[in-house]
Amino acid sequence: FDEGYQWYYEGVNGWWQYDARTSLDLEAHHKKGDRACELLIAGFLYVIDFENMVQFRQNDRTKKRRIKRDLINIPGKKGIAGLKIG
Ligand code: V3L
Repeated sequence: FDEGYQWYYEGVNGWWQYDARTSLDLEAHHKKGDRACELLIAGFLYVIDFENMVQFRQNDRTKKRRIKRDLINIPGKKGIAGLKIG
């Protein structure tokens, strides 16, 4: 990981940090130059589309969330993978 960066997905009024395991997978695929990858997240297969910077369930592509790679201490961070902080 480049120092101080993390992966995020969109929530209501803010961003959730991906869990540590998923973050490492995302970073590896992104570094390789993959245009997309499929990862198991909380029991569901998700497509992470690096070209459009969105994620969505593989079997339900209607609900798309924006994703981003940004500094670890961004304002508006809600927590990690649904676990609230602050
Ligand atoms: N990591 C963990 N859980 C996820 C992820 C992910 N990358 N993507 C979706 N989910 P959907 P607020 C989120 C969960 O997009 O209050 C947050 O983590 C998602 O959880 O239709 O709206 C919070 O736990 C949701 O419960 O596939 O900001 C929760 O939403 C479920 O999968 C509420 O956050 C369906 O999301």
